Amino acid sequence: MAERGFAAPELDPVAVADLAERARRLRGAILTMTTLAASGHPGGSMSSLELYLTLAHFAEVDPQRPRAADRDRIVVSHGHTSPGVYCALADAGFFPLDDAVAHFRQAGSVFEGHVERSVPGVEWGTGNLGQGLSAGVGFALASRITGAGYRTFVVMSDGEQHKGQVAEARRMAVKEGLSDLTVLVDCNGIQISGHTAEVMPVNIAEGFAADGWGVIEVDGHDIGAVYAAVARAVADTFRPVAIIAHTVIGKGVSFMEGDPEFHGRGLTEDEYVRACAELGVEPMLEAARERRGGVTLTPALHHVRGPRVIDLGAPRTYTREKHTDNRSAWGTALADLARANPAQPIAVVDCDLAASVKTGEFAKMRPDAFVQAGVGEHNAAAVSGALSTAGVLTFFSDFGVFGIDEVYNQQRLNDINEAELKLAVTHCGLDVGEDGKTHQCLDYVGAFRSMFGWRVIVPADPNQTDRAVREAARMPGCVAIAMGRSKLPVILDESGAALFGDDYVFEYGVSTWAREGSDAVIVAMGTVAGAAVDAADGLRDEGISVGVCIVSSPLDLDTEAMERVAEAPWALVVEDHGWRTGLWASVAEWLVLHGCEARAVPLGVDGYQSSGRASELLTRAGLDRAGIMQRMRELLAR
Ligand SMILES: Cc1ncc(C[n+]2csc(CCOP(=O)(O)OP(=O)(O)O)c2C)c(N)n1
Repeated sequence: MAERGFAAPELDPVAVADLAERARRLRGAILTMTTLAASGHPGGSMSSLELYLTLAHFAEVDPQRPRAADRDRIVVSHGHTSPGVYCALADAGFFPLDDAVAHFRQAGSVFEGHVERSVPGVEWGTGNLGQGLSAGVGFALASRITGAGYRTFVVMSDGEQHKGQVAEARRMAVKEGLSDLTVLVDCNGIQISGHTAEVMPVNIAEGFAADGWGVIEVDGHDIGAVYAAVARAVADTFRPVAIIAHTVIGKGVSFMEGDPEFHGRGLTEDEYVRACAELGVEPMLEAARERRGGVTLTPALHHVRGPRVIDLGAPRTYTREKHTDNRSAWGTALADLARANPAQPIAVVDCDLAASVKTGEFAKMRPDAFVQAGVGEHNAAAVSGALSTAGVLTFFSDFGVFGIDEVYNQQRLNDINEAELKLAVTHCGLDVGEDGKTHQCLDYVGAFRSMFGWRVIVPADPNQTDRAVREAARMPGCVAIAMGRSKLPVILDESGAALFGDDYVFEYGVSTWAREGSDAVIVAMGTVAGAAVDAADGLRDEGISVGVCIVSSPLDLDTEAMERVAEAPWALVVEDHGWRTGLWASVAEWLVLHGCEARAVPLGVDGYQSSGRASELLTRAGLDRAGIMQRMRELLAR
């Protein structure tokens, strides 16, 4: 066979015949696994098979070193064609084919219904259609930023070309000059509801060409032609290339070919026997069924890493005189990190809001690693996620409503893929101010509460922001830092020094007592924490002794602090967040799970509010000093 890397322009006829023979046998395996599992997607697996085999055998990947840093990245965007992907990867030596066939879609096995990153050779878990090209763009950007020099291949389906995110990703690939990126589109003309041209017509080749891609059309079942097209695409050093592969759904079995029914159903046993006879393969159902009773031999690849080795630089301490906002403190800490780590690949992805989210200084320092995604948040979120897994410390910075709510499912997929993304969102809560309801992100904790891996940091003032940003750069996994918009006074301790100043070290999951008190406690986070401290000071002047616990990690509460909260007669939970899903929910959950009878009362946001100055909105919601004092007086009078 030819060398890996597509250096030879063509494949010799012996290799073509060899791969065609493998494809024939693997079609049998696709049918065995989907019939045995009585589910799955055989049709698209059979139309994409030659594309997968060509890449698995000739891209620069090594089955023995599935995580080598300089490996080519092969992303499959239509993750439902997992049977085809598993067959091609097994054929190239990533794991035993029998294992994938026997344990496909079996609970506990890595061979899930849609491709997952835990399978050796799979780079990105997909299944939510339309996201794979963005992941490919992320990997291609990582190659450029780190200098790793690998190529990225993305296989997509025609049905998913409907999705707007695909167009966002196409444009970014051209704008960023990603000539090392090659797309192969399986155009079988069929999807669940029938013919793609009727479900939603898309001019696929024209779309890629219009955005500046090179386009090659090919018979997607002719391995020699597919190989030659990829070799041409790889040789094009000027632009990314899309190979439009014309294929047949269910290819190889007459009664499956061209029939939408076989998009997503396994064959009956009768159909299976007939199909095997047509393909000229031995039925393997019984043997596979027997193996399914045993254990899968292919262990899951896990990607969770330890803390990043990075110089966090010297923290900055802001004073009351230097009135600033958390978002400026974030932008400054980011620039400090870039300065302190000249050799560390760091990227920032922006969606046309750099001036507001304060990433401008970084953009000037590292223009090549500042990725401008325009108003293309779905693409930006997925690009960032993939980029973060490929050796680049990646920050995606946006308004809360766009970086979280707009792209909830992209962030969920980043979570599933065990990405390492750092999401710095600003303008969260009512503190967004005059922009009004559409811009009020009132679930920056709640959205992530509904996922499983994301950690959320909500800093209370510029000093805590500075230290939290530096620490987040070191933290593994996906971390969101949620900030407001307004300038905030530096929070002071009892002695009048900065509470989060020189002696403070940010530690995820640890809260800070700003005031001690015996009548009640206020548990506060973020923008309104300073007002909570002021309220406690005001109440003290009235003879009411209130402690203030500032929580910066609302999804991972601090046991020691919560034990003290549990002992207080009242706990008032203050947050610029929808109260049902934010800090109060965490506190109430903690108290219930620990069998406490403490009375925790929410003081948060209970609906979308109007436009207005942030201070006015917070006052109307009772989230200023006077409102918090009043609420506390009412509680203590009960
Ligand atoms: C975002 C999203 N919407 C809907 C679905 C449900 N879905 C799964 S496959 C599919 C049809 C896609 O057509 P195509 O990818 O061309 O599939 P083929 O029949 O060629 O395998 C749909 C709508 C999905 N997986 N993701």
